[in-house]
Amino acid sequence: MERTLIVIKPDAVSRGLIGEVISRFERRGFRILELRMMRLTREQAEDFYSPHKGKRFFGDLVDFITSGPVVAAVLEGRNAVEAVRTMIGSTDSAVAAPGSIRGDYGLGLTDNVIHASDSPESFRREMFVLFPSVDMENSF
Ligand code: 3AN
Repeated sequence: MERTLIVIKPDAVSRGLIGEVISRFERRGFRILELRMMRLTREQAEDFYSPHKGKRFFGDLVDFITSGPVVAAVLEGRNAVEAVRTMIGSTDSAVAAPGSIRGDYGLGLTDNVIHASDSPESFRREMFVLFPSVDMENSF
């Protein structure tokens, strides 16, 4: 079993899509190990998106993810990282396939409904930023 982390972004939270998005993961068979609504500080957001530091859209990314509450969750299931990335669809919602989460619920690029870890290493790094008090070896 593998774990991954998702973040339902401020656009989806403000549009009332939390339940829709979470239910897709439940129906697919993922187990929800953590689920928390939170408001990221600027520092947390900069750490979270540190792989994108220096990119032209970094500022917009940090502004957006701190613009309102988000819902972060840890999901567990077989091949979770890849399976969830496939479910969320392409980064640019406007070209994401219908049937994917971004393809069904949005049109934005920065405001693209949801984030999901792209590797087990990203999952570990992102956990330290969003769930610093969770001991991953000894919890759940
Ligand atoms: P994904 O979220 O699909 O893993 P990344 O990790 O390449 O995509 O990018 C992180 C976030 O940065 C995306 N979710 C999106 O909100 C934003 N982003 C990516 N590329 C661009 C871009 N060219 N212009 C504006 N925002 C972007």
